[in-house]
Amino acid sequence: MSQEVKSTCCYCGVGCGVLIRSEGGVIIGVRGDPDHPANRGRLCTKGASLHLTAQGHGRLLHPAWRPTREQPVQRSDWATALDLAAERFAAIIREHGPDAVAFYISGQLLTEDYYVFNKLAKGLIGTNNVDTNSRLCMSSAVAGYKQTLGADAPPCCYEDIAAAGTLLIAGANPALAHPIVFRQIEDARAANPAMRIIVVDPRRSETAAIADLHLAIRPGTDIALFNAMLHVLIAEDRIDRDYIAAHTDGFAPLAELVGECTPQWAAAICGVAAEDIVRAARWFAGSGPALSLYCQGLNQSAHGTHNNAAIIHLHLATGQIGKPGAGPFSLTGQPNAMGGREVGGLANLLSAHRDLANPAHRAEVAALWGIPSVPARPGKAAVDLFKALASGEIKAVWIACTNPAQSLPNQAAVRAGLARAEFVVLQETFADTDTAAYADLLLPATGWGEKEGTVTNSERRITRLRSAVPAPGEARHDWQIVVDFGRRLGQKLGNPTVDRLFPYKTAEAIFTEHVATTRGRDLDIGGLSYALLEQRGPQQWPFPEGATSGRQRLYANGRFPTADGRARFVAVRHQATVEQPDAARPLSLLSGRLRDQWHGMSRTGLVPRLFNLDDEPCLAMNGDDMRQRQLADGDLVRVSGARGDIVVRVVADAGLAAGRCWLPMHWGSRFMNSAGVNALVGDAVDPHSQQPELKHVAVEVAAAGLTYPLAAIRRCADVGEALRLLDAARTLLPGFAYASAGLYGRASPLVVWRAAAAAPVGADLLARIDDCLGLAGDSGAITYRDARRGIDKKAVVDDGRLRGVRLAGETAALAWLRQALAEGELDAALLRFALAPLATPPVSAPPRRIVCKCADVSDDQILAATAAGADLAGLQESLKCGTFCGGCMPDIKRLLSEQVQQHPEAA
Ligand SMILES: Nc1nc2c(c(=O)[nH]1)N[C@H]1C(S)=C(S)[C@@H](COP(=O)(O)OP(=O)(O)OC[C@H]3O[C@@H](n4cnc5c(=O)[nH]c(N)nc54)[C@H](O)[C@@H]3O)O[C@H]1N2
Ligand SMILES: Nc1nc2c(c(=O)[nH]1)N[C@H]1C(S)=C(S)[C@@H](COP(=O)(O)OP(=O)(O)OC[C@H]3O[C@@H](n4cnc5c(=O)[nH]c(N)nc54)[C@H](O)[C@@H]3O)O[C@H]1N2
Ligand code: SF4
Ligand SMILES: [Mo]
Repeated sequence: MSQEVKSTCCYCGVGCGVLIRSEGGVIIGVRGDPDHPANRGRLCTKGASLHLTAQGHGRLLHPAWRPTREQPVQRSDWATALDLAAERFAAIIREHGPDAVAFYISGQLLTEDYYVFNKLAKGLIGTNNVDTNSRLCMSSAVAGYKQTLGADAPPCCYEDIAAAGTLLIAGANPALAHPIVFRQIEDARAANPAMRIIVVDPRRSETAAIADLHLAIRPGTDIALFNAMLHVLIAEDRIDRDYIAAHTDGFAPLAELVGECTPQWAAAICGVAAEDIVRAARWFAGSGPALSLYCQGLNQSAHGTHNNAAIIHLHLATGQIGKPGAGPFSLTGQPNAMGGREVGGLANLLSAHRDLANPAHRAEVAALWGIPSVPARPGKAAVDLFKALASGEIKAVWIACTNPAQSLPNQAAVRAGLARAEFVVLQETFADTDTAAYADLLLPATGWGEKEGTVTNSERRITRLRSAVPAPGEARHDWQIVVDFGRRLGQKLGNPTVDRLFPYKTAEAIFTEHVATTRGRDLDIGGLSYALLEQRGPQQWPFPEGATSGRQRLYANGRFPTADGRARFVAVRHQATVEQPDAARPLSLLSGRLRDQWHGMSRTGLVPRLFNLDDEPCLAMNGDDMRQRQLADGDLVRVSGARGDIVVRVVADAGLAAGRCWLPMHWGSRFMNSAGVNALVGDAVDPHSQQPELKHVAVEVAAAGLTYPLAAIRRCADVGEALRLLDAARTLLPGFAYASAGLYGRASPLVVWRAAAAAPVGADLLARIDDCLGLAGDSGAITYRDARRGIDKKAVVDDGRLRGVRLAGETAALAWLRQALAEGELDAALLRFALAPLATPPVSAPPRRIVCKCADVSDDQILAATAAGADLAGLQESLKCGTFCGGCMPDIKRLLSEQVQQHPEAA
């Protein structure tokens, strides 16, 4: 008997509700929760394929340790592993003090997990060295909200999207990064064609496609733009002077400062037309409620806090806040970055939005925890934390639910820090992320579908997650690991109160304690409990005791959580990016997300279909910049910056102006032969938020000169086989100047491996490639060799079906062969043709057009299904086409009507 439980999607901060279907302790399916207010049953491609990431592949199933870094991991058990960890931490703390240890955790942990980590560091050990990957993500948003509105609280809700007259989307690409929010934007636009959408992004992103006005500003120039918009609002008297007088402070100095920020001035800095800046300002103030949506394009900057303040100013100056359809809405990246902020899980924060710098707040937290004091000295934020590992100031680090050996900037320095650290603990769901290579101790955590607890999404809504299946192997819940470790460490440190500090037997007990810390605070959830969340569903905060519902919108009464109740304007000025393009490195490199991958791919990298849009890390670049460098689409290029270089494939992108290029952040050392984009990005940080400037680095791009391409594609019987072979293909990544490995999938899952060398490679290496991918031997093989040109191609056929191909020296037919293999159709005559010297795809290659990009469904499939009698609902049910973004519905309907015209009897 299968059963369904309520949970959430564990990817982005939209926080969609899901129903997880399981049978016999195995997750067999997922669907959107029709009752969840965030998504009302919808899911994007990542959410809809979650069950495929939870089939046990690649999991870390028992504690393991490494006697030395050079040795492979050895199996351990919980008692031994946690005693070892407690021993090492206690010894370091005794000898060097509490600040010699640190915790680096994650916005993907649940609130309960986060709470106990924070208490462990600040309450038991006495160090504020607990920071998280939210430092790379939301900390400028936190600092921006606090500087202006007084507290870290997005004042808006998703319903505001439908009510907005103008949407200002700045430095965010919700079409890919918050897809269900983007569906709401599309719905709002459809319902209100008069709605104005402004997109501020140096790139013509997928989101910019929906814009009425796209301001393709020069990277890092958002403050100049927003200040100039404010200049126009003031000059044209479009501000709300009454609101400013009644509810804000600091307007006069800012108004004076922006007096100089004319549209012409900003146009020169931003590289956009002055009239467009004027138009944006007029739309912002003159089309009904104005809602801003923003994310990493503003946050990941060395002036990210002021980017945030500058956009918030537009709302304060026009009174566009605290009412339906209006307000500055920071989109949260990770599923529970909000929850982490609520429990104070950053090196400068304390529980329930309290500040470490505030002695009264410290005393309150100490009293709540029943301890004499919490440490006053701020802990180290992420970038500094890893620098302190490299310098030896911090000696032991406990990493949970994040992969710093990929996601932090300046990877060479980060990896040096991890290598230098005396003791590295990694608490992970998966066995071999890039960080695992540096861990002395690996602790298996439960993951999506297994955990229980709460998360808070972008609109301050708390959802309770229930576990659908038991923990795999010996994995434990994150909070359980922390509590068990805390008790052991407390004993080793001779702390008599440790059992009082960590009394929890359930996640609910932790939640109840967290609730108590929030009473009287801006985020008061004194009225919430697991039982209430169970009965009444997800709730927004604040939700104080006695309340009957959470608050949809904040600041409706114009009172702000500052000392005097007034919001603040901050005198923010334009600043350039830390690295300026120059003659040696003339290009601005941006980085960000693709629709179907999540960060370091530990989960999405298990699903073949999620590689179908992009199965290789590609640099997107302006066509003229490519021509100047004599680069053609698909060439391998060396991208070099001040800290090193990486080799990737280049593709022309008309959405990038000259001087700009873009790389996805997803590929690290597990899927390619370098650390990826963060080998290039520098670690300069914002002075207020300590958030690094991940979005910008100056680079040069040149042909890599790798004239000898190699590739192998292997069709697999099932995903299990594909993942085994992918691991084998990974062993072939080092040693090449370029190499990548990934999956692909339609009817059959494939492993796709690519590489390139400067000169022909030897037969022994080709044999090793064939071996790794299960293409060894000559039986059933068709080969083509041209020794003079160094070309060596091979196809292996089993029972008349192509198993795979390995190409060396020339790979022109690769994309065509990949499609044919994925669909399992291949005519032997066509194959010979593909292996032959010309190697251009035969003209008779099956014409196949992907109609639904979300569900990856082709016209062939739709026609076959309709020929078999399917109607629109039937197609949506069986193929899932047209059920995600809906963009393909006109095409599907056209195919259906064509079918009906051709075969009226089938209608
Ligand atoms: N598919 C997918 N979705 C995700 C994630 C994922 O890994 N995959 N991760 C989640 C997380 S943790 C986060 S934080 C969010 C991130 O969500 P977003 O911030 O929306 O996504 P990014 O692609 O990082 O960057 C957004 C845009 O910022 C632009 N940009 C770069 N520099 C500048 C600048 O100087 N000014 C302006 N105005 N724009 C600039 C980029 O061109 C890019 O289009 O996505 C979440 N959703
Ligand atoms: N250049 C550049 N760099 C960036 C960015 C960028 O735009 N450009 N974006 C930055 C941003 S916004 C972010 S948020 C970071 C993200 O960077 P990371 O935090 O490094 O990203 P993930 O790959 O999501 O890492 C989460 C890890 O936790 C594991 N995990 C999953 N569930 C659980 C669980 O329940 N318990 C435990 N213990 N482990 C679990 C996963 O397997 C995964 O390895 O990257 C940042 N880095
Ligand atoms: S929009 Fe975000 S939360 Fe919703 S299904 Fe997609 S990734 Fe998951
Ligand atoms: Mo993020």
